[in-house]
Amino acid sequence: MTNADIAAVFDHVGDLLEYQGGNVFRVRAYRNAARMIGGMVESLASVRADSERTLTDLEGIGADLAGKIEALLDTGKLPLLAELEQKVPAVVFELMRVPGLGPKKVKLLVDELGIDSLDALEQACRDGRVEGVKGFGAKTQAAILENIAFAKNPEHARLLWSEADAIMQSLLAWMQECPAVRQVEGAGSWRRGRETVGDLDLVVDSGDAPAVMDHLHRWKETSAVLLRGDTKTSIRGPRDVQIDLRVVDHGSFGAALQYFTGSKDHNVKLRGRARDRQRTINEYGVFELRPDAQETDAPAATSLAGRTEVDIYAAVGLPWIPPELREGGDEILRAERGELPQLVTLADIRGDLHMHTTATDGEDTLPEMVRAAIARGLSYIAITDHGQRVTMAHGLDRKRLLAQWGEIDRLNAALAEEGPPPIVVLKGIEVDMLEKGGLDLPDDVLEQADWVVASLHYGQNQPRDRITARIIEAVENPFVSVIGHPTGRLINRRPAYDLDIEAVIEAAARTGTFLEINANPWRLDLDDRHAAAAKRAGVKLVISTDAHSTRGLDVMRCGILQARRAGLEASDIANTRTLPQLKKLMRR
Ligand code: DGT
Ligand code: CA
Ligand code: CA
Ligand code: ZN
Repeated sequence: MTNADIAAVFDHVGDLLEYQGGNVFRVRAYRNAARMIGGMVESLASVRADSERTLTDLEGIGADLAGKIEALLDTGKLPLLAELEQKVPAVVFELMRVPGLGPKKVKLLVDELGIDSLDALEQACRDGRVEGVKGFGAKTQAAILENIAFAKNPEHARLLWSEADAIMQSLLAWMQECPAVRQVEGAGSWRRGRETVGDLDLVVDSGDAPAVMDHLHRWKETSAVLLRGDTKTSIRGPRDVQIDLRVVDHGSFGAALQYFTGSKDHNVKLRGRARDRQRTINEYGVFELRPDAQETDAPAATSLAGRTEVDIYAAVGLPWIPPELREGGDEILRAERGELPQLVTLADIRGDLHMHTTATDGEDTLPEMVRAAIARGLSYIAITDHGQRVTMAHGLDRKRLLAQWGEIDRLNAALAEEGPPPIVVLKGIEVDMLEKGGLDLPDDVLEQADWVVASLHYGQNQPRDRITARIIEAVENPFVSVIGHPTGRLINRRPAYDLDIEAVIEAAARTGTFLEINANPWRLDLDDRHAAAAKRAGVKLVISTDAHSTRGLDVMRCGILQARRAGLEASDIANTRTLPQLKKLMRR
């Protein structure tokens, strides 16, 4: 089992315990463990295998949870989970996929109204029965009705890219151990860096397809073989995800990788272009198209290209196109004109400008965050704990914020004691846009900050005009540097607020305010389309982790993928600049 699997099991246990009205601390222990494990870079299996360490060294993992992790690693099963699942009706899980419905609310709906399906819930909302249940009202009922449509969309059952990536990495490592494998690459939506991934696609270069397929079937995560052909097989892997494997000869590896990377729309356009050049392109290579021959499967034709992707694109007169751009938009046209962007990379990033500490809802202290940032090679960071409106996170008022900034001044001074400091820590804050307008800290405080993130966390259901006006007011505040997670969506969980994003982009362009690409895998907000629109309007973007722990700093790569899908270059991203350059770029 991968870390992602184990995190999912613990989350599930947390939900089930809460549904049963279990002890809140026990519920929280499972949720915290799930969050910690989900964010770990190293695998739990390798921590366990290390004779120098034990699982209980990990934060929030006591003897009991360590034992459960070991059981999961050994058997892939957790008796406690099976026991809980037996006691809870299956419909509960379906209902919990509705944004805003947690275990407690679901229990009321099941107990009071006997709801046994999403359809039954929808009907109960339409009949007005839900608003009669204690703790629900007309507003909640209307919101549930709207969110049922969201939960029913099959798109919202897909894995997050980061979850798919965890599975892909362990799968690639396993396949590389097979002696019959010459090359193996992940393809499909995973390779294109989509926000969510439906199934995983794998392309293998080998002369011995049966041996490669056997090896995949022997993978400890394979729970079922769905299909086995001569050169292709599909299995069910961790978290029930389907994995499609193709085996091809050396001479066709690039062609197969290109074909199975997709997207389908991109491939359709590429095939059209090949046809215009009297050629045909398929998963085996590029071939001359003779008027008298069949268009496909012409074994007599000799391959013009096939071994590498670069050769495939060259055979239709194009430079290689990065997978993140292969969505069937204008990328082929741009490639033809030599206008492909030099996409931003992780190595271009010099600073991280949104993160939290134990002063509010972070898990690690200021010095711990700074050390972790230095270890990741960053040359500056901004500490941006929540402002006072976020009471749940113990948000900072003026006094506590100024105290934190004093601590940052002392830390910077200590770092600079023996020559040039390894990192500069900016005095920042994540202010909240209040429901009635305005920010939760006054300008005379914000004026003293090096960096101000403004975000909207409350009143997310206000009408479009109100939300847009609140955000534009923040954009126009001269002390605000960047708008955090501008649309508020959580992938698979919660749609964006109703917002005129074009008006926000226009205001940001007019005022020189930056817009964030929040790199948290649940957020990725702005998304690729909005980020591309921001670029066109001349807005600079900031890619930030919004880390709530030292491990949280590692999600930067997810934000980079989103930026690449938007076609962004290093020059479009403010935090690729050196600190002096960044300060010049800021409007103050
Ligand atoms: P997913 O799995 O829903 O996240 O999205 P993809 O893009 O990974 O889609 P998938 O797994 O169905 O197929 C992988 C790639 O293989 C796809 O992007 C293009 C290629 N492909 C698959 N089936 C077809 C097809 O019928 N026609 C064409 N042109 N390409 C196909
Ligand atoms: Ca796929
Ligand atoms: Ca597939
Ligand atoms: Zn934040």
